[in-house]
Amino acid sequence: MSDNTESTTTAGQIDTVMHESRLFPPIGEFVAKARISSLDQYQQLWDEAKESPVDFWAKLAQEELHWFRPFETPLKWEEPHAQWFVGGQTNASYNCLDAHLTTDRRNKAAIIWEGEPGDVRTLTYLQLHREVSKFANALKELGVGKGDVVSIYMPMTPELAIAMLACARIGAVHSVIFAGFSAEAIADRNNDAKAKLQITADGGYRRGKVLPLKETIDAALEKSPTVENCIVLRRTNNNPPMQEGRDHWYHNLMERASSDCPATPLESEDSLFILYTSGSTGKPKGIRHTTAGYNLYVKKTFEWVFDIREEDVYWCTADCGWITGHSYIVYGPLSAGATTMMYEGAPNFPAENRFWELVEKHQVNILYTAPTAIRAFIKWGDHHVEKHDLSSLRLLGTVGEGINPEAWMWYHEKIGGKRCPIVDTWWQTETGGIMMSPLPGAIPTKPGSCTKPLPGILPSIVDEENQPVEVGHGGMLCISHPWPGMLRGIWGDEERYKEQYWSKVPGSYLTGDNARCDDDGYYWIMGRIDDVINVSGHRLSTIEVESALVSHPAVAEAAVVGRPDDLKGQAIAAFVTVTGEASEELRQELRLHVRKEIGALAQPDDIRFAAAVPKTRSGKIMRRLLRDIACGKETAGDTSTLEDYSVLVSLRDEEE
Ligand code: 7RM
Repeated sequence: MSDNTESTTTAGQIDTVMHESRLFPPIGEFVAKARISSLDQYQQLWDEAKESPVDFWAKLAQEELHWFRPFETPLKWEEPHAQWFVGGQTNASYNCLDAHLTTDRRNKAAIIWEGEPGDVRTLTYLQLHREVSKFANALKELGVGKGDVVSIYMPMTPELAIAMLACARIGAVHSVIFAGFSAEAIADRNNDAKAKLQITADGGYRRGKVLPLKETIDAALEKSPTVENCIVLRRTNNNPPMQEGRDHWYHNLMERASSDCPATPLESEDSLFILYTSGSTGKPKGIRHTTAGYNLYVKKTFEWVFDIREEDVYWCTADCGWITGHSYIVYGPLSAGATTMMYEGAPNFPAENRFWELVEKHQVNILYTAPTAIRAFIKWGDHHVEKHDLSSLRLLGTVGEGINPEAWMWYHEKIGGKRCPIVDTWWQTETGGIMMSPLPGAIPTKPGSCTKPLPGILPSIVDEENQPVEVGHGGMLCISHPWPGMLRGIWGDEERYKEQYWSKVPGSYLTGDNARCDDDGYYWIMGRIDDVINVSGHRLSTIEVESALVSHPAVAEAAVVGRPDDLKGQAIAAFVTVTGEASEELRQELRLHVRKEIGALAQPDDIRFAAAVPKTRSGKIMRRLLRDIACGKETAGDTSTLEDYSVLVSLRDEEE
């Protein structure tokens, strides 16, 4: 049982009830070859960066990016506005492509792609450069130029990456919208961004079916008056209607486009892209990232965290519609000259072993995926994994949510064969790239912890009075010095940018997450600030209760929220997906299990069995909606990011 149940809580601090003491030191083979190969070396680098973050990043920027014109001022910081590498000119498409053409990487695979039906294409750096250059010319032909916003709604095909890089090449600003969003959601985003051109496909494959993307776009464009032209990639041959004058086939434009398109020199702070993310209150916000700082940040963090080697096949299973796809499928890996793999379809098509088949077939060395996927694999059963030879893997990563220690152990044992380090990477759309993560050759890992900040990143944890919390206690996670990958604003909403990220804690970026730091300086993310549950004055984090539930063998997934309670202030409501049969006995057993694992205080008051928990389309549990259900309220706010609305309906109907 936890001793924290008896401790008195200081204002705004969050109690921890988790006892995770397993420690996994870096693995020998890793240490031998790693760029950063000891805790000391990491610490030295981190200390050096802390001493002078601006000099640290300035030196890296000079070394790592191509400069058409060198920068003069490494950082102009007028809170809350940062400008990095001012006066310099570079181009992200150049750094991802042209920079490699004069090296041995010229004919190296840049992208290995597999479609859901099993079709495979490989594009070398030279070939990718050619495709991007041609498509950039096609965009120009349709009147797209520097500063214009291009909306991209495409399946996970190489052309999605080509479209992004082509925009970057000519200084157009891309806004990628995940190819599962509705016409309404696309129109909202197109109008907010004043998109000038749309790129889409006739369709995409998902679970054996054709997603009629062009149909959705036709409906969206009826309500997107700023969009003048629409480019359509032929992928599924489902012959959508083409609107004369507005719609253009990708292949027709490419046929006549010249492959000569030098990258436009862009100012460091020219916008590279906007990416919409759902705010917890509803209206999606367009997170704006710029050219040089973002490019440097994703390149370096990719190299540090994944310790990439020239011969590696690296696979990030995210969709390019999310920041993870932008930073760690496209811009990070390609700037670093890596081979990045893309897969179009679902993890369970044609069967639940698809990922492992892909790993074996393409001899994937580094796999980066989400805890929600890992929990699904566990639920689907080990036999899907055991059929395959996964010995090519040498490093595993996770992103998107905290990983429950039991899921971490499964990933470590079943996928990593106990020989692969796991990098649990904490970051946000707003941060541009990874902020905290183990460096696999240097930092011993603890299941459930994202371990330590990367060099140049200075986190702090404060309570509601902005006072630093004691070691071991949870509070609001802030970043106290600007970093090159940080967001530069919310598109068209300066007030919201200031208010949301910079108003609460003076001088610091407010992440919106809670965290605690343990005696070894390891960080444990405790979930969103809004998700904290206050039971009798003890503030608890959802992930800890969820992890206790998931550690029971009958539980596949758990989502925990607070609901009002007359006596305790809040009571704990848990939504649980089980692997077998749900029963009253199991409910009792789970209550006792949590009590035994983390203490009486954290024992759920309600346990509801659910077929699935509602998630965002990128796989995060939507606790906001569950809160409403737990209190019996109507759901309010934006649900456009919700994966499966029927999950909500069935949860509502679910009776205890
Ligand atoms: C990359 C991404 C950001 C939010 C973030 C956290 C949560 C992400 C982790 C995590 C615990 C992690 N961008 N989150 N990674 N929580 N451990 N390793 O996911 O903008 O879509 O979401 O996701 O709450 O604030 S995001």
